[in-house]
Amino acid sequence: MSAATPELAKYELDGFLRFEGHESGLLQGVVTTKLCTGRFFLHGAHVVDFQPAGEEPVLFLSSEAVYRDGKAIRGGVPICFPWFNAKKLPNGDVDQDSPAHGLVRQQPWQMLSSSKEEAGLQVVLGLYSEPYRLEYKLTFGSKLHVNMTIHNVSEQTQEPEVALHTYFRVADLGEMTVEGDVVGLPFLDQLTGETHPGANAPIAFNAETDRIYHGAAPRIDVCDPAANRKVILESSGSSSTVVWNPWIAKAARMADFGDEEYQQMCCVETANIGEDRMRVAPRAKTEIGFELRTETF
Ligand code: TA6
Repeated sequence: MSAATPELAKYELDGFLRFEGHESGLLQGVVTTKLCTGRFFLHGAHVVDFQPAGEEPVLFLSSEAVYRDGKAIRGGVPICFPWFNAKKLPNGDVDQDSPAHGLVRQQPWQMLSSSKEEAGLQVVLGLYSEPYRLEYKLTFGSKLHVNMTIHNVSEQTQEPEVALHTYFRVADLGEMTVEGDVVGLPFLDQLTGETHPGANAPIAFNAETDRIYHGAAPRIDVCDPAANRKVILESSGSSSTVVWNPWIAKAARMADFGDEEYQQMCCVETANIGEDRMRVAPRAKTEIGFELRTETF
């Protein structure tokens, strides 16, 4: 089967990486190795699937997701950049003309390279989004490694926000917990605007949950007892973590999300938001990333 386009043919790696058109017309990379399978779209450089060999998929992808320009795919790892949630104008008002979570998750990225590495099948995608040049490196192996390099190509210091907005697939929300370094950190409850100290206890879900934890959390465990599995999330370059589940009412309001799908997912997002936003000097670079691996209980 020939590559989806002649330009992509040179990035295909026999038996490990092929490109094909999705039914929506968007172009996707399909990864098949002995260590894992995976899938990503050039649209938004959006990873939508990662499944270690012999295991259930690690990422959640909504059955109602919409695949088109100008819309982020619901699930996988959307890239929120260079702002998180609504864009604010200099006077603090919301910029009604800009989409939530920035532009890059809706834009077409370019393939820069593909290679077989010891850690797995590696691809690098790139995007120029004024005033940033972005490089997004994905390594699909027994672990999923994600790293974004943010290059400020302007002559001014820039202060972007970022969130690698990972949707984790869970077998039973009622039993699952988020544990690890995040549980001791203070957090902003986005639903009430109130700030709370860390509870130093596993985070469980029994209502809409939308929290921005502030502080480094290099290791977070997404524990899914019903699947007899935990997913270990190890991050770098991140000083914020968002924990989100829409629960019943918000799930019902989201057209690209099944009403019951809140029970099959939770988001734990590797981020730098608000007070943790990055400061990138003129011509300088910074990075943020994470690695996912699974462990049985
Ligand atoms: O990451 C949590 C959050 O900010 C929630 O408030 C919710 O809006 C979620 O992001 C999804 O945002 P989206 O624009 O992808 O629908």
